Amino acid sequence: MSPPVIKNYIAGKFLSSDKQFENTNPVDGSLVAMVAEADREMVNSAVQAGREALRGDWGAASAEERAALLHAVADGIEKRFDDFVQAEIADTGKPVSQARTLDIPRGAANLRFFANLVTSTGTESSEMSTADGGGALNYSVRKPLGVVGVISPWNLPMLLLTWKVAPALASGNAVVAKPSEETPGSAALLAEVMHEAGVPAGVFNLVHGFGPDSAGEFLTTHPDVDAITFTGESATGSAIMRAAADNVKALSFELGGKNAAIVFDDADMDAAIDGTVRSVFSNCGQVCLCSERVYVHESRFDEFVGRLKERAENIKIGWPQDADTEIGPLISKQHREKVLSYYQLARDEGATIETGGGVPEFGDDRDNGAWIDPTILTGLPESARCIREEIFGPVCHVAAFSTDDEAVALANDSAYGLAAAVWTSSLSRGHNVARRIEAGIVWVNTWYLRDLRTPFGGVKLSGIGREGGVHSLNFYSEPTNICIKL
Ligand code: NAD
Ligand code: 6OD
Repeated sequence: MSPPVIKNYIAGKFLSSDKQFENTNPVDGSLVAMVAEADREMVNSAVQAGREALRGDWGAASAEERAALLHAVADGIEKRFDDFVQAEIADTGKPVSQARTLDIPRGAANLRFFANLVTSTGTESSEMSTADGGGALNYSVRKPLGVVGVISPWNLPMLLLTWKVAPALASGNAVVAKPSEETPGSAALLAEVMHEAGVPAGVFNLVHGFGPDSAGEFLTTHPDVDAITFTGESATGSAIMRAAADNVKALSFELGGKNAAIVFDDADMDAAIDGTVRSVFSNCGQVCLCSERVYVHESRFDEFVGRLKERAENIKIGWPQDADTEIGPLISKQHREKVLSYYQLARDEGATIETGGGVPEFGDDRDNGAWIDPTILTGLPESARCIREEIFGPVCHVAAFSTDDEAVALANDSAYGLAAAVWTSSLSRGHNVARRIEAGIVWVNTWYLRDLRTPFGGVKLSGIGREGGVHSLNFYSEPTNICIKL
């Protein structure tokens, strides 16, 4: 039997193409589907379809009408919840418990959140007095940017795609989305749900493919795309910035991280260990917010490393469909080669491998997959590449510090600045340290706790701009100020 073909969705039509690539399951290397790659002409048609939609009814739709459609799409996701969960698992191998509680619910929640936000958020106004003794009233109205290119990665495919698509559509734009070549499945289902929900043709378009010389590049260099919103590696962000420069496109970038966790001597150690196990190993370490550098007060260092090691060795690595599986494989064998090269580099740089450092053996089909050991390193100098470069796997390095100032300096000694976690029982210490950390998001006594109204994004190599709540509306719409002389 030939494998299913995942199609592009352009101008309301599901389109295949002659050029196709394989979509494989990292659990056992099996073929999930063939994916129809969009060529330059197809990307062009998608952009044109978006432009047409903006000229038509979509361009005239009210915020309430757009919000109603987004709620209908969320309903559609919830109706096909299990299909989405299975598509996400087939592409990534992530545990069913995570797909059911995080990835897919957040997909629907993103749509509902921005539908509600756009119908409940006002705009600014400023009254002024004028030299003639009268006055004037300024107020702003929001207008969509136009055609927005959304480029997303493979680690949280549905969550991160909808995190951008929802505010873009809520704000009245047309979207051309390109999911990662590794994870086209849930995006293709989203296109089906958009179609079934009655989203007008051209408002949401989906193109599949890679980055350079493929759909990603065709989209970022397209002269009629008004903005690019991108989540992915920092190096890809630079390439997209260069590609988008000629047309001076608006850009929003959520990029890589090399996030620090700081555990103070007064921390609730049970909570700090639980939180660090989550922040290092969740999604097999493939969350941009994961802690890869853990700094622990010297008085608790040995205790912390011993307990973290014990927990890491007891993480349930298993089949994604098993309810008690905690972590699955990496996204691909290619990514595993990269992570394993860092495990080797850590040895070469003089690390002690406290646990892990290799590949688990199962004696079944999983030996053809992309599985890897949860790994804890100690003993590296701060100059080591393993401390400075994002690895994006289930691995952290743990080092000791002695003073609060030293902890802050260590956390900030990075080219990245996405997120940090601080563990302390003193709220004032937590606040003061968080305030000094160079990162877009700092969690105190928790990790990856999300309120969708809050600003989300990074500093330094970790990104440009903030999304979330009104910050998203500010990116996905242009305010026009209207000044009325009274
Ligand atoms: P990636 O940069 O390799 O790919 C991301 C997307 O960009 C994919 O769709 C890919 O096809 C596309 N792409 C690649 N090269 C391109 C080019 N030249 N032009 C246009 N598109 C191109 O990232 P990835 O490996 O899929 O994801 C992992 C990375 O994403 C990690 O660095 C991680 O930290 C980062 N990430 C950041 C956040 C955040 O919110 N800051 C969230 C998730 C992931
Ligand atoms: O939760 C979110 O909104 C978000 N953007 C998460 C990013 C996770 C990175 O892997």
